[in-house]
Amino acid sequence: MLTHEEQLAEFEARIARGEKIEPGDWMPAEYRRQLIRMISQHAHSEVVGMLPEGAWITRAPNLRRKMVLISKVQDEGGHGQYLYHAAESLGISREEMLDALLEGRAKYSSIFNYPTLNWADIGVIGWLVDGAAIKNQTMLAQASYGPYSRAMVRICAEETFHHKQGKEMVIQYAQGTPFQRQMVQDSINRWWWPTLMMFGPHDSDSPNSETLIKWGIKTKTNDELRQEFINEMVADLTAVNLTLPDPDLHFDEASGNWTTGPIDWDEFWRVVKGNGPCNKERLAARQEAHENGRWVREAMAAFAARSPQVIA
Ligand code: BYC
Repeated sequence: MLTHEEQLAEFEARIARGEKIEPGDWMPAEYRRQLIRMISQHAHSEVVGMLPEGAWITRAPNLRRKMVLISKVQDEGGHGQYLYHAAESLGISREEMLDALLEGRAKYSSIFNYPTLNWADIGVIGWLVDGAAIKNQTMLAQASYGPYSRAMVRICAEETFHHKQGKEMVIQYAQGTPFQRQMVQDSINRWWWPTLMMFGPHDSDSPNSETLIKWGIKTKTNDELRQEFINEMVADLTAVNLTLPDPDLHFDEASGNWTTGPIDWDEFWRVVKGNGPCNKERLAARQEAHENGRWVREAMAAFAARSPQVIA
């Protein structure tokens, strides 16, 4: 029988060797807690993230755009499913996670508490928001927990299509009519800063990063990922003559990075704490959807009680 210290040493040695930790394996309680926290927040983000884009399905300008958008929103629902399953493998139930979301106790990505005000927002979400998500999720595909890492591989493959369709749309509008250029610039102006906030607080204010990095859940810090994203996006957006809403943005020769002005962390925490522009609307939409699905859950439970072998 190994002592706790010996089990911990063996666990950390496995991570150092690059082995994946699987659901039945021994793991420290804090590793399990951190994963449940992060994966459930991630799952909620995917599902709540369907709302701002879903709002434009009926207003898509043509059939091709409508089909792409429907398919993208459906993919996000699927990502939520993979992630809820990954979290369930750690011993939390779907009901517990959903109750936390519906009662307003759970976090989900701050970005989805902003409104989609024009059609170009759909392209900008694809290029910027999915771009930020892919940067983070490509890192998480290396995570030490097997089910999370495998879900990320699959999700990243799908997100890459989301990213490409957004980029195609933004570039087309940036090179389009004066109205299209104005629409897409307005959208970039509104989404730039909230997208940078998606990566989380600065490293000095990120209480979870140290533990997540120690145990191989994250392999890069919030600021490292944000900086990589800024460097790529400034180059790409300026190449199509779009501007960024940051008078302090400049290239720093010494570090080789694009440096932004200060991020408004007061705004970030207001949004995270439930007081962003759309938090209440998002929660109400999820509560309503959950209530509307009640009869399906009840019918499934009644059917399972009568015919357990069919459900199994
Ligand atoms: N929003 O210690 P920190 C998508 C919280 S969806 C809200 O740095 P950590 C898509 C954080 O939870 C993809 N809360 O945390 C879907 C913590 O609070 P707690 C979304 C945030 O975990 C549909 C506190 O602040 N991606 O692609 O080390 C359509 C301190 O932060 C945020 C994910 O969910 C935030 N932005 O790092 C289109 C990725 N940032 O829990 C697209 C998975 C921080 O201690 N998650 N907080 O009470 C992660 O990678 C990490 O959890 C984060 C934060 C980088 C977000």
